[in-house]
Amino acid sequence: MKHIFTFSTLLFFIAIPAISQHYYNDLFVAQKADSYTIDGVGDETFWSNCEWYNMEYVWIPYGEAMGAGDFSGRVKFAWKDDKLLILAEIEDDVLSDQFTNPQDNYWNDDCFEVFLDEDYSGGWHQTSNNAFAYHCALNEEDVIDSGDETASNVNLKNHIEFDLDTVDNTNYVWELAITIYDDTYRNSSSSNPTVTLSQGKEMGIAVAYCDNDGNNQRDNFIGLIDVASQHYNSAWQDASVFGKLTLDGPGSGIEFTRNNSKEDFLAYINQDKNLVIDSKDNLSGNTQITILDMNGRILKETSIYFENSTTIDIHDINSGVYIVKLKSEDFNSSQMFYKY
Ligand SMILES: [Ca+2]
Ligand SMILES: [Ca+2]
Ligand SMILES: [Ca+2]
Ligand SMILES: [Ca+2]
Repeated sequence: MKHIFTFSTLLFFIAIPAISQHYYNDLFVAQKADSYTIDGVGDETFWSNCEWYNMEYVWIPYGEAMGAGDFSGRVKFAWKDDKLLILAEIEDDVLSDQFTNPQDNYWNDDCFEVFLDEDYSGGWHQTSNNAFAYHCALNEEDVIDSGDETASNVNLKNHIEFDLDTVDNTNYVWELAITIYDDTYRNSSSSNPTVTLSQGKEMGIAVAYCDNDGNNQRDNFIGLIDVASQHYNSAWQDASVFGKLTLDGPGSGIEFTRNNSKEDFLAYINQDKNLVIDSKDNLSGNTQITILDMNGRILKETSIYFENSTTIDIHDINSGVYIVKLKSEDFNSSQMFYKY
């Protein structure tokens, strides 16, 4: 019997404390930024080097489709010093701010929500600062998160500089610079240190949009991650549903494409402890196969004529998590796998 251990399957059998707390395998990349202005206009050159990621999964009501014009959205990520930058293009037919007190029903007004886990630890964060769920309000000022053991919710507007630019009656650009704090952040302290970012760092990330079109509660909640039904509204509490954001920079060699539950190829370890790559009929022809470690260092690289499946000897690679990348004329995708 063939043993098919995908990366996600392995998580159930192998204790890997740093990784086992993540339910999904979505990969995102933030490109290194240089000078920028937070003005709701993404005309900085570095933004053109960043990939768009669609916000297309309707978390509330779970699995429903959005009507044309009701909502569409996509985001890019970049980083510099102790800031994560986000550019979002949002289409929303009605902007609605029903609750004047920023800390009242903040999730029920239109808002752009960023879920951020500085160290990609995953785990519960509703009542701690293990991760943050920043609800960025239409007023371009208030940023509310559930608090910690001392407060039920807090205004963290000092964490994010953001600007919402109106393109036309239904299209908007949000540009954000988020100052990064780790899980030692305390709401009661006025001297929380920030985290200086560096190339190769991994962070937990998700974004979502709370769409209210004039009612007393949000009509829809649309997210970046293709979560299972039981996680339709987990991100504000549990960082384990976030994706992984890797900070990239010029010449690092890290190049990801979107990699979620609808994988376009499978990578798994067989009984002989070799790496098997199954293209699920998505790929054939001359293909470059690259295996990288999580810092983007190339460990193996080979070019073959690919026909559905191939096996690569990886006995010379230590146990751990790696990335395999397949690239052909019309195919470019990456997967993580665990060498055990
Ligand atoms: Ca700008
Ligand atoms: Ca709408
Ligand atoms: Ca954390
Ligand atoms: Ca709306």
